[in-house]
Amino acid sequence: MAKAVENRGIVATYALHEHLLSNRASRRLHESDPPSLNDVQRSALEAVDREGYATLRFDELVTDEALRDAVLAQGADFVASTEAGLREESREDGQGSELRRRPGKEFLVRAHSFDGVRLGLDHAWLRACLSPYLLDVARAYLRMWPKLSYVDLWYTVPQPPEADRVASQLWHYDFDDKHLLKAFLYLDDVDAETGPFEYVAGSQPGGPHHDVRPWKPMGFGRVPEDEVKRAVPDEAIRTFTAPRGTIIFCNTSGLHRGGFATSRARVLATATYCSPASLAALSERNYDVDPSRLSGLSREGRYAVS
Ligand SMILES: O=C(O)CCC(=O)C(=O)O
Repeated sequence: MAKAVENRGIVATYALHEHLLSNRASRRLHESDPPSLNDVQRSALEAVDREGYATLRFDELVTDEALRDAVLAQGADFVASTEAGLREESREDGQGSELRRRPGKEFLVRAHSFDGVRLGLDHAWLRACLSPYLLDVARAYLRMWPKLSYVDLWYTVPQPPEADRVASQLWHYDFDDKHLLKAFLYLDDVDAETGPFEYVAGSQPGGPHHDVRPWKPMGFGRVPEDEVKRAVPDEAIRTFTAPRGTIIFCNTSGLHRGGFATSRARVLATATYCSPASLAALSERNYDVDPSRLSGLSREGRYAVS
């Protein structure tokens, strides 16, 4: 009973921020200063508008080589420390591991998780997420100044092929916002056995397959596989096997799943852009910023981390 009342309160707060408060202000900011996109960004925007996702090469999107190299180096450091932690766990039977995993999602090791890490622009992936290369795509797609609610690197540990899919390995939609754009940057090649991200093209709000499970705040997002198979043609299910250096933008308020790696680990950098309403009502940011480490950041970049 108390939980139901609390949920109704959260949903009402979201609606208030979506229609009257935060998102209205953020849409005004966008309208007064829309980004000017280059051809690569524009085609990504058109694809996400049409299909709910876009895939592109990181080096086409981020033309700053030093920034790209810094992100790749950060990914390599994360892999090295994760693999050292996994080796330690296997020696010590899991005791004393520093690896960040969440209950129910033990297959996923995260660089930051929700530990309230303090970040600045010396964090290469954060710097990329707040650069015009990525942030302009997010604000153009959301038609408002977005908030950056989540920044992380993921190492998906392979598991036996006969294991059952759990958590985000199952079809679901994210229930914390309909104005969502996630970025997944593959830091290694991803094939069918490396837990590719999958998406039902057109399941984003306004898309032809959105009615399989229309988005609602705080909705229970899981959808059984047979229901997805019945409701959408096979061609609508996109499986993102792709080489290292591929970036996927996706509105994950549509149907998606991934991370069922069976042969090799999947390594990626990920970020979530959402509307201010979501952060006010439904989402928690997974990091904090150190203002002294943000010098040179644009106005929209500061807004995204505030
Ligand atoms: O790991 C994946 O590919 C799925 C990720 C996911 O479900 C999410 O970020 O919402």
